[in-house]
Amino acid sequence: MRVPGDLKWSDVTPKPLWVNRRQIIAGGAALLATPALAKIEAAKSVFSTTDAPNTLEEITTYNNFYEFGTDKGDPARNAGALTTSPWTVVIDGMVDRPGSYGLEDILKDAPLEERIYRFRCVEAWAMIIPWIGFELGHLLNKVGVQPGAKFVAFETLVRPEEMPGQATSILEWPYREGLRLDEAMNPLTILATGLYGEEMPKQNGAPIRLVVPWKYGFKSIKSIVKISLVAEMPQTTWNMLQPSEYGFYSNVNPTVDHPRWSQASERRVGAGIFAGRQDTLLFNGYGEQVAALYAGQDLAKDF
Ligand SMILES: Nc1nc2c(c(=O)[nH]1)N[C@H]1C(S)=C(S)[C@@H](COP(=O)(O)O)O[C@H]1N2
Ligand SMILES: [Mo]
Repeated sequence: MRVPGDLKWSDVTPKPLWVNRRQIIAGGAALLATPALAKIEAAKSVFSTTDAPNTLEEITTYNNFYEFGTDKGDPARNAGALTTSPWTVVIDGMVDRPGSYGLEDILKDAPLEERIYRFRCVEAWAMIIPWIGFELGHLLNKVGVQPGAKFVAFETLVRPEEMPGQATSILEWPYREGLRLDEAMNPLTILATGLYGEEMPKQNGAPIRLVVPWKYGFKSIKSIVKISLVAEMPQTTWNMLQPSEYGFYSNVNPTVDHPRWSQASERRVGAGIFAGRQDTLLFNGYGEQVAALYAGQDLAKDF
């Protein structure tokens, strides 16, 4: 866990804020009044890991984004055709202000930060990714969550003309994910709009995707077009496909194996063949922040 005051890579890299400010300013001239320095200060997230990030090359060429194919290289090869502007996100269900929100509206007063997170895929590989994003809770508070809401459901864009994987039925489209409301409101849960000092590469889920660092990577749904506040646990893509292998919670847990492989250790992408595997940490190392969410739950049952 990073402590405020120790200078890191992120402290000397103000560019992401400029890039994102440019996007925001394009959406509303009033924001020109916001001093750039204040934004840069806000970027030093105390939630960043001190682990060295993977390279931009690794982060953008080794992807899972089945809308563009199942091979790790397919998203980088095929996502270029995706149109990400204009972009709207429908926010509906149990909210005070439902609607179809333009990305500019969503970003207008969003406190963007750079968050360097550990990211652990269910396939037992891991990366360190310097995201740029803001807390999902900020958006949920803005639209006003009603008391009956207990879960948040997310959907990815369906556009087979631009997403060749959607011509196949490898998964049921749209890609769907969900969180319990307290998980969604946890400060670690972010909506990311960029990484590594640039706006979000298309293969990583442009223009806006979820990042939930204590859960397996598949919970971090990409290219979101719909967010629904609901009373019941929503259906999720991987759980629908194979419920015995992918639970709703999908918390990173070295003691609960996938039925077909161990989750006790992981391979750091790009680490080289002599680096060896690393032990996987409960909640991907974020237990201090999130373990209390699951007090009293049997994590082997609620996997
Ligand atoms: N819409 C959508 N979101 C998705 C996926 C997908 O296939 N489609 N794959 C998930 C999986 S399995 C992982 S590991 C992460 C990968 O994110 P990255 O490519 O940015 O590292 O995206 C997740 N989000
Ligand atoms: Mo994954």
